[in-house]
Amino acid sequence: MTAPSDIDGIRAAFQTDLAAVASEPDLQAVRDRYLGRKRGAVAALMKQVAGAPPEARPALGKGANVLKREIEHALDERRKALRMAARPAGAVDVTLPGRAAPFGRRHPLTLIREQVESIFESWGFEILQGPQVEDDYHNFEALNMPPDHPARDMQDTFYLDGSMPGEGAPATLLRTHTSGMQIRYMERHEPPVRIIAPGLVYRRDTPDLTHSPMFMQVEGLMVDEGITMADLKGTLVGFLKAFFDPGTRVMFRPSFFPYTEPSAEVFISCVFCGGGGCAVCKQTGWLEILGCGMVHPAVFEAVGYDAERYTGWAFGLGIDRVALLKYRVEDIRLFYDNDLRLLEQFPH
Ligand code: 2NL
Repeated sequence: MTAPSDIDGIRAAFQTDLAAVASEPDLQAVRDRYLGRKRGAVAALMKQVAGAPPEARPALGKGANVLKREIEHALDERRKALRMAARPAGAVDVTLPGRAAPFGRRHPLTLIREQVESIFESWGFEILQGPQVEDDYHNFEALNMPPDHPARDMQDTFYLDGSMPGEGAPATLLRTHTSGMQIRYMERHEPPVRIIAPGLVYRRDTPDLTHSPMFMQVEGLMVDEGITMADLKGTLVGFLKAFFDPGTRVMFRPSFFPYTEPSAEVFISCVFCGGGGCAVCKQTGWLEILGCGMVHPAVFEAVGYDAERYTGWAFGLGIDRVALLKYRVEDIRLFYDNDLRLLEQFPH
């Protein structure tokens, strides 16, 4: 090869030499020939630039530098290609970027349940878990719901294995609320009691925007000597302000449940309009958020507590309803479709 004397000539010669490279030693020889510090073609070119008339130097120098970078880049690429081709069959290319692991997401109902749990956990409440298949006694009887109570109707409750309410062997069913766990806990522990019981519950409902035959509930229970409705209000107002917003206003209104007396339904100032009235709160400024009350003495008698000595409060909160509100989902059935397009909208 004759020593090329101009930039284009060197470029063309390099291209020809590079095309002939078949191995790494070949490649090293080409590298030496063009980029070698003493006898390389680019070094010779740089010397020519230094000896050129001053007015020609900037353009020449720039061209020489561009060529140098081109040659370096082409040599690097060729080396990569040679190593790739020399790889044994089936070898792993450790220079490739890794594949991202497909992360799962927490279900929106799980996110809400965990938020509720962490608030009550911080106040020393224990979190219960228990079976979704319950017996009639722990789901109804112990909660002051006698055999003729409407909630026990076959129309409203899923009974299992052909078991029938009020016939022969004790009925088994899909729990209609999580209270059974709290009854079992009281059967085994003396007061003081501070527990919450979250979980899936079942009712025979025709699915629509706000009803699903499977839904999620969290109940809370506190029992000790001297517990009053002021404890109930203080705890629930504190919980609702911690969960929604410190500025949330809370309203208690008389209600009825068989297992509490007195009973109340609890409303919060609308989280969307702040209480001014909007479509979500149907212009009332209030959203119904939970039911609660002072535990009925009949429940204490069922678990063997002295109803003269102990009092307590309890509440039940629909997780689905809170999730629908907090995440502005318009259809409860979306929570049970397992469609990734919904689930992927929530944080990891
Ligand atoms: C509602 C109402 C409520 C309870 C649940 C309860 C549990 C025991 C004893 C007494 Cl072991 N009460 N739970 C009390 C009042 C209301 O739920 O509307 N939930 C969505």
